[in-house]
Amino acid sequence: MRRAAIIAILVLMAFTAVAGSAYGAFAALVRVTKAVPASVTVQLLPVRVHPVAPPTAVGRSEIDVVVQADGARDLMGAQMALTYDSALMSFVSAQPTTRFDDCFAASNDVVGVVSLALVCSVSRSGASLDLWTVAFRVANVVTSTRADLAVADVLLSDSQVQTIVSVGDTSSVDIVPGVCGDMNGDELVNVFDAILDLQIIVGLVSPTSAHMLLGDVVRDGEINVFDVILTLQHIVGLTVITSCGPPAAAINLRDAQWEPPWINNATTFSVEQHEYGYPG
Ligand SMILES: [Ca+2]
Ligand SMILES: [Ca+2]
Repeated sequence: MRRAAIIAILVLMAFTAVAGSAYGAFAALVRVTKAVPASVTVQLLPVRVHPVAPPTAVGRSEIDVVVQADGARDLMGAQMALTYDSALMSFVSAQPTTRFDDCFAASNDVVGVVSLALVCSVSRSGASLDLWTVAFRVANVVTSTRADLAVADVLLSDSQVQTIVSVGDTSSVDIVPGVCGDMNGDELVNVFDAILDLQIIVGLVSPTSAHMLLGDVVRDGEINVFDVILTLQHIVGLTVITSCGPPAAAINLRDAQWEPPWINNATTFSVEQHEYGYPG
């Protein structure tokens, strides 16, 4: 009996030793797994800053060009140049978008180049940040002509007054002949055009692509009663039709498109701040 007890104690001691060793090895493994690498290299993707313009504009009309930054994080300030073809476009105005309406901003147009700068007291982050709306009047043309736009000399800052790596990009707008509101092609805007608007609305006339461009004077993407009202107001002098056609294409990035730069840049930020880990 006594011998059996001694054997049991020896077996227990052996098991404890093995278990302790196993635990030690496991703990060491966990420590190795959780160890912070000596150096972490994460490639920061540049924030793309680009002009967003309507694909088509009618000669002599006004267009809005939105300057957009894709995938910026902790954006506190921005400056850049928006270049345009001064033979085909003339500058009208530049305003920060509503997203930045509490920021300080300045702009200056010197033929062909609009210099833009803004600084905020609270930083912004987003997949597609609309920074400025820059309005241009396009020239009259006799044949369809492409006008180029480009963002250059970009400098973005985060809240630590550090550079956010960025790259400027280009866009273009096709300027086509025509008169906004003129649906029958006589280069005048009068009651004939309002009649054609109504006939399109009720389905008596199938609109051509030119109709869709010239008749959408409210710029909501379709010919509807609002265009008829604005056309009538223009005829009697209550207002002036200044533009037409679809609004600037909303090229806001979809989730699948913006996640890579966003997550990558956020991870990089987290690595810099905390040495390791995934952004919370
Ligand atoms: Ca007409
Ligand atoms: Ca419309």
